[in-house]
Amino acid sequence: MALFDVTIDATCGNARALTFETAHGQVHTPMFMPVGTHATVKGITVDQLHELKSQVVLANTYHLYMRPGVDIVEAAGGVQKFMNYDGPMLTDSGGFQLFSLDHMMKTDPDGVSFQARDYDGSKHRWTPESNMEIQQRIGADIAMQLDQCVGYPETRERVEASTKLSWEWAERCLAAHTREDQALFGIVQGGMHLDLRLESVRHLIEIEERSIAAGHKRFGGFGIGGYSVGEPHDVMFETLGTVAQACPEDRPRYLMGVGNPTTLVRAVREGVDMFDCVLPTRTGRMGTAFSSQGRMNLRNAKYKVDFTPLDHECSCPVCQNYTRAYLRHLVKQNEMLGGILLSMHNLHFLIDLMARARQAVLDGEYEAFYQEWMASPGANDY
Ligand code: PRF
Ligand code: ZN
Repeated sequence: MALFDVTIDATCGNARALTFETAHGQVHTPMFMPVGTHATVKGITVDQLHELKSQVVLANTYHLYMRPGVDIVEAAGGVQKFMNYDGPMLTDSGGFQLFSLDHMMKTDPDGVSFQARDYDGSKHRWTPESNMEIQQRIGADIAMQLDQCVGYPETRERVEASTKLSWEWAERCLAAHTREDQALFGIVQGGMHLDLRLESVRHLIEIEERSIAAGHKRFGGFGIGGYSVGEPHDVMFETLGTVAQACPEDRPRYLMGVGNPTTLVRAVREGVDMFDCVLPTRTGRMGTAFSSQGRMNLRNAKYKVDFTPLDHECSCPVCQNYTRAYLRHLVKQNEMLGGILLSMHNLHFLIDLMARARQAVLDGEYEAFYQEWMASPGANDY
């Protein structure tokens, strides 16, 4: 397979199982990507990531740009070499972080100016072109276009403006992106408005057609941004399926920043292939575990003398080796191993859920897998 070639291994209803090729190995979907914002999945070593069968690790352009800085990541030989990880990686463009971290930020048609208040207060300016240069120097296998994501609720006017700006920036990103061993994903925006979402997809496809006609690159895949920004849970599913299915069939579709187990199972059924979220590691550090029985708060006194595994149905290293009582003790004592072990279990939970979803698609049984998940105790636990 040539780099970034996509094989559709199977479909089942709208659910898909894809394989695509990166310079750091093949990727099989559906899949969940652990978040390693600062070039580290918090508390988890690279060996452990492999043990958890993690495929793609996500890092963030904004954070690496601020610290340690692009020069250092580039001098290390790229983000993979820097963090001693030899598997596929993806960088988010960082636009989303600027919008969500309350930066002193001003967007104009040409780019975005911001003050890094969560670092040293220094002032910066990004354009789609400079953001592409940064992501190409960081050197992950997949880069994301610079986009603008608005919150919820938001006026239609503002959603419209950000959607248009995002496709304009998509065109400039694609024109500026030249690195052959890196794929660039466009990002669909449009808030909760189906017409804006479909317009966004249509523009991305036209942009790509113009790029190909000019002898330039195509998009390696399609990010679906702008969901999970505060809207009620079911609102996303009013449009998600139509949006995902409007994206080209032969490219991966990546629902950005979504990591709730039930949402993943539902989104795969609508045609989504890739996910990332801080949820498994962040909630793990806070003492919460996903499980086949729903979420568990390990601070709860009921686990005090419970010498059984965290989740009886889980095959992860944590559930093979440690008891609920011990994990509760670690969490209560604020021992860092507690957060590490719960992060490992939670990552395994989502990675394995998506591996089972893939198998169900390959077996032509996704609907049964979906129904079984929705009827399980873990499903009602958003
Ligand atoms: N755009 C980018 N990254 C993102 C999002 C987005 O809309 C989201 C929205 N859930 C998460 N991460 N670039
Ligand atoms: Zn486990």
